[in-house]
Amino acid sequence: CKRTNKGSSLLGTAGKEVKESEDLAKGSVGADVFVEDIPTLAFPSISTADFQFNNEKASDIIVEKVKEFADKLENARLVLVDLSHGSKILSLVRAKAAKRNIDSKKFFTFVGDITQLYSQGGLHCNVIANAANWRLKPGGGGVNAAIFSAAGPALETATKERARSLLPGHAVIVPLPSDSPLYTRERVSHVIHVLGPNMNPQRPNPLDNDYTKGCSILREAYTSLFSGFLSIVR
Ligand code: AR6
Repeated sequence: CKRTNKGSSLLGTAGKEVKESEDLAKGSVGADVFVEDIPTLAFPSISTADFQFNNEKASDIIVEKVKEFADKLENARLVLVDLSHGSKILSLVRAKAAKRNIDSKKFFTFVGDITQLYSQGGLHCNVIANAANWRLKPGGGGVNAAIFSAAGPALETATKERARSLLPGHAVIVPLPSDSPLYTRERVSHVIHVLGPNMNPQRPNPLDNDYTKGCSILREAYTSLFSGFLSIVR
C-alpha cells in the first residue's frame, strides 16, 4: 500500500487526489496517511454541546476509551470530528492523546462536517457515530439533525427497524440503505446512534450535575460505540 508524506495529500479510492484538511495535515497527531481504504469510525464528542457535559471531563474519558480500544483496532482507526478549528473539545483531546502517546495512525482529530467528510474533506469513514436523543428521532439540533437530514428518510426507516428508543450509555448499529445519499456520496455503510448522559435541565432525564453517574454513563457510551464499530469491521 502507498503512503503519502505527513501532511500532504491522500487518494480517494477512485484514484483521484484530494486535499487533506488543514487539521489532519497539522494534525492532529500528525498522521501518515494511507491511500487505501482503512476501516474508519468518525465520531462526534458525545454529550458536550446540547447535553452540556463538561469538556475537561469528557476529553479525559474520550482519551481513556480510545487508549483502551487502540490495541484492539488492528488496521482500523478512530477519528474525533468537530465543526470548527476553534473546537475546545478537539484541542483538549489532541493534547491529552499526544501526552499519552496514542498512535496517530489509529486515532486523530479532524475538522469538518461529519456528513461531508469524504466529499468535502477527502476522508473516507465507512462508519459514523451520531450523538442521538433517546427517541432516536430526526431533528432536534446538532449532529443528530445533520446526520438524519443528510441521510434522508432511509435512515429513519432503517433505524426504526432496529430500535425505537435508546437508554443512556447504549448504542444501536444501523446499516445504511444503499439509496441513502450518505451511502452513495460519502460512502458511509453504517451509522451508530449513541445516547450520552444529559446534563442539560431543558432536555429529558437530566442528571442534575451528578458527574459520578454522568462520567460512568459517558464511559459506557464510548464502550458501546467502539465495540459496535469493532463488530462491524471484524
Ligand atoms: N459534524 C460534526 N460535528 C458536529 C456536527 C456536524 N455536522 N454538528 C454538531 N457537531 P450535539 P449532544 C458536534 O449537541 O451534546 C441533539 O439535539 C458539536 O460541536 O449534537 O450529545 C440530539 O437530538 C459537538 O462537539 O450532541 C440530542 O437531543 C458534538 O457534535 C442532543 O442534541 C455533539 O453535539 C444530544 O446532545
